[in-house]
Amino acid sequence: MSTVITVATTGAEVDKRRVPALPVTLDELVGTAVECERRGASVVHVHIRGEDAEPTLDLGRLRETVAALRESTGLVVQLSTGGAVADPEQDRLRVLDAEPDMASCTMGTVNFGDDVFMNRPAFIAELHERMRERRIVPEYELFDLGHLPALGRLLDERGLPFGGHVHVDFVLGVPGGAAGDASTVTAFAEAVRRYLPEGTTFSATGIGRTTLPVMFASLAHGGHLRVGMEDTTSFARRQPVTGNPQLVERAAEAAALAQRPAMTAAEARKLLCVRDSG
Ligand code: KMH
Ligand code: ZN
Repeated sequence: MSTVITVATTGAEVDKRRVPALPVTLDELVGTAVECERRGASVVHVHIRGEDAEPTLDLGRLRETVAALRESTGLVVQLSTGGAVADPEQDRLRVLDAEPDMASCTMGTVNFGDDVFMNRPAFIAELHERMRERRIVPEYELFDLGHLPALGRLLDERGLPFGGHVHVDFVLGVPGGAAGDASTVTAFAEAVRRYLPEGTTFSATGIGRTTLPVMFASLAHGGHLRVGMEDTTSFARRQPVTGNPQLVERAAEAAALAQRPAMTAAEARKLLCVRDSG
């Protein structure tokens, strides 16, 4: 099977003043998305920023962003419902009103550096149900091993997501979450087989310097890839990332080497059972 490459362009944590190449305006975001699609990305994971370059969940801006990405790219548009650690639940739920193709759904609470990324069970269930009502495909974000049986339970109790296909993303190397190394990817891949429905697909991303071991291990296990400046701002030792396209290009090269070339956005849409956005 070929490889879905998701690009997480911006995130909520990286400071534009420290990392000037971070795309924060709508023009910067669309520009980087176009380039990333050209280099092999098929999904874009989106956090937006306000005029002050700080994270925001403003609904008007989110709608404008979804429309602009659809206008200029064929990418599957995945909005983050994770937001920033302090974002209230109501604001995170309202993200779905922007009607993206996909949205993230984090499967449990996790320490997040010095903060706590809070995801109560009832809130997770609400996200899962609302996404199905709105025909939005979830990407379940797994920061720790316990998030896998938690997702298995959610699906048993509440049913499959819209489209009937389950896709998860391992987010590894967050200080407070599971480690970003090859044996952790193996443990997560085994837990996918143990706890989740047959046919579940997974991608993996490693934060900071864990990006490469996680990428290679995911490919080795038949998984897909997520890369981007949300997760990594240095390309190599003492070499800052020049932009998201550089990270996508490297991921596409690794996927091609593994004989699993990058999938087109149209192919990813089919695999992930995303509805037609037209
Ligand atoms: N910014 C993190 C607190 C997601 O996008 O769903 C949460 C996050 C996960 O990035
Ligand atoms: Zn995110």
